[in-house]
Amino acid sequence: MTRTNNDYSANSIQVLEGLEAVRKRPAMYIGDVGIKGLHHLIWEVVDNAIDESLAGYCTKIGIIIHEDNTITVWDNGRGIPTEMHPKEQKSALEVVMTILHAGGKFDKDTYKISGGLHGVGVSCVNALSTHLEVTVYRNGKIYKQAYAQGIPRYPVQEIGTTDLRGTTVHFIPDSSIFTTTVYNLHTIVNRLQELAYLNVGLQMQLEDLRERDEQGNPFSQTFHSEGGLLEFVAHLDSTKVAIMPMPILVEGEKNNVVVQVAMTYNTGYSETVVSYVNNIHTIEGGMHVTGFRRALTRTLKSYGDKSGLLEKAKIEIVGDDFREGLTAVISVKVAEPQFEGQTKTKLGNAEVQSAVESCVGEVLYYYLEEHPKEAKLIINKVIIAAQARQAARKAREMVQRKNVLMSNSLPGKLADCSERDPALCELFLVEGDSAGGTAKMGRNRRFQAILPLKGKILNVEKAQSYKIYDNEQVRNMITALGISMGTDGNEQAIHLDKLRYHKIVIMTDADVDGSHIRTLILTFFFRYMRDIIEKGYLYIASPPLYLVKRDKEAQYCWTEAEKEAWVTQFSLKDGKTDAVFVQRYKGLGEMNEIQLWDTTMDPTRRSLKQVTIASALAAEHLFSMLMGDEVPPRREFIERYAKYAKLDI
Ligand code: 0RA
Repeated sequence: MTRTNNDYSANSIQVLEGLEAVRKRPAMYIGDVGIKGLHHLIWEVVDNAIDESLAGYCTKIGIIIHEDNTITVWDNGRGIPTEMHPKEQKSALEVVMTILHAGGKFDKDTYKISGGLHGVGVSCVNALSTHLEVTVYRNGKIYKQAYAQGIPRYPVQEIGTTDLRGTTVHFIPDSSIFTTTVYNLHTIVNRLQELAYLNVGLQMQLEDLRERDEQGNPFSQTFHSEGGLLEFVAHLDSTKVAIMPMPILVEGEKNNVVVQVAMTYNTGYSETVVSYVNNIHTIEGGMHVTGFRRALTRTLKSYGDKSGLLEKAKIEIVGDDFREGLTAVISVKVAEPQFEGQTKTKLGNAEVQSAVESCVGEVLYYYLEEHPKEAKLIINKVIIAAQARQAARKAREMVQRKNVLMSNSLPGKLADCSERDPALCELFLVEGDSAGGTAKMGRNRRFQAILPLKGKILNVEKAQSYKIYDNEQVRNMITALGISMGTDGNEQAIHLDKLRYHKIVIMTDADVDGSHIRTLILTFFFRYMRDIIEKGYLYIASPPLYLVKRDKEAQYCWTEAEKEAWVTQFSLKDGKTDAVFVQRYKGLGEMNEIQLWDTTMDPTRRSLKQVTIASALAAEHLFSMLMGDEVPPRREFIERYAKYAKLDI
C-alpha cells in the first residue's frame, strides 16, 4: 500500500471527526442510547447482510449473543470489498467500517434495506463499540481488521486463504454510551421471525450462549420461511379460527412500488393489520395502510351491493365493519421512503397509496368473483359487525347515561390524588384489594391515585366490543381515567382530552397470576385504548423480586444475579457468621406500605417500564394464544419456552 503520510493524516482526521460526531450524538444516528439503540447495533449489521441477500448473494445470516453480551453477526454474502479504495487510498473495508454512509456508495442501483429508518451504515456500530473485529472471506482470501471506538488498530490484514465467502462482525457495545448493555433474547427472536416472513427463503440462525438448558446446550433457533406473508398471517392468526381455507395473497408492482399483501378473516372481533416498508415495521401505518383500507372497503362494498347480499341486511355499513376479524400483513418496497409521525414509522409517500389500492383492489375483485362461498362468509361477517356496532352504541349510551345519573361518577374504589393537572398525576392500577390497600397507605396522595382491580378482568379476547361495558372493572378503569369511548361510525375511537392521568402504572404481583392479569390489562389497552400507549402514558411497575438481609442491613434485588451478588457480599462481610436471609417477594401483599413506596412507587427510586406498541402487540399475541380457543399453539408455546423459564412480557 502506498500513500503519503500527509494523505493519511488528513484522512484520519476526517474519519475521527465523523466517528466523534456519532459518539457525541449517538441518538441522532441510532434513535436512542437505551435498550432500543443497543439492539439497533445488531439490526444495522443484519440489514447490510439482508441487502446482500436481496441482491442475490447471501442465503444465510447468523447471530450469536455471547455470554458477556457481545455480539457476532455473520453472513455468506459477497464479503465487504477489500480492494483499494481509489479516493480514500486505503482498503474499501476500512472505508466502509470507518466513514459514515460509505457502505451504500458502492452499488447505487440495487435496492437497499439498510438505507431505511436509521440506515447509517456499519461504521456507526463501529463508532459505538469499545471493540469491533471484522473478518472478510472474499476472493479466496481471509482479511481482518480490528477497531477501538471505531479507530483502526492496524491496517487491514490478509490472514489466510479460504473457499468461503462472507462477512463476520464481532462487536462489544460501549457501556459508556448505552444505558444498558444487556440484550433481550425475545426482542431478537421476534424480529428475526418477522424478518424470516418478510424475506422468503433467507435462513437465519440465532444462538444465545447466556441461556442454557439442563444439558448445558445454548438456546438456538433457526428462522426460515418459504410461505412468506401467507405464513406470517397464518402465524398471527394461529390462535384464531379462520373463516376461509387460505389467506388471500396480493403481489404486484406499480409506480415503482413493490406491493405484497396477505389477508384473511377469522371468527373474532378485532383487527390486526401489520405493515412494513423496506422491512421496517410501520407502527403508525401511513399511505400503504390507507391504500389497503380503501381497496378493501371499496371492493367489498361493491361486491356486496352487486350480489344483493348487503341490501338484504337492511343496515348501514361503515368502513370499520369491513375490518372486524381481519388479519393482514402489508409489505411494500419503496425506493425513497419518507417517514413521518411521532416515532418516524408512518409512511408519507402519496404514490404508495394508489399503488397498494390498485394492486389489492384488482386481486380482491377477482378473488370474490372466483370464490362465491368465501365471499358470502366475508360479507355476512361485515353485516354482523354492523349489527354489533349498533348494539354497542346503545350499550355505551346506557353506561354513559348511568354515569351521568351517578353525578360525580368516579368509582368508589378509586383513591384519587389532590393534584388536578393530568400531566402531574399518576394512576396505579393495582391487582387485588389488599395490595390496593397497601398502595393507598404508601402513596404520595398529592399526585398518586390508586385503583384496585379485583378478580378476573373481562376476557377481552372472547368479548364483542359492546360487552366490555358490562364489566365492572372495565367501567371503573374507564371512568377513573376520565375518558369516553366510541363515536358514531368508529367504536374504537377514544377521547383523551379529559384523560385525568398522564402516567398509568400497572402494578401486579411478580407471579404467574400477576403476569396473567398484566397481560389482560395490556391487551385491554392495546385493543381499546391504543392511543394511550402511543402517547407513552402506560407503564408497568417493577416491584423487587428479593429482599436480602443480614443483621440490620437489607438490600432489595430485582434480578437473580443481583440477589446472588448481595448474598455473596453479605456473607463475606467482616468474617462474622450472621445468617443471610433471602426473602422472595411473590406478591405485592408481602410488602408493607413503606417497602412498597421505597421500591416501587417513589419516583426518585422506582424503575417503571414504559409500554410500547411493540411490547403491547407481543402481549396481545401471547394473550390470545393463552386465552383463545385454539389449544395446540398454547401447548407448543409452553413446551418451547418452559425450559428458558422467564417470560418477560
Ligand atoms: C459495501 C459494498 C458491498 C457490500 C457490503 C458493503 C457489505 C456490507 C456488510 C455488512 C455485513 N455484511 C456485509 N456484506 C456486504 C457490495 C459488495 C461488492 O460490490 O462486491
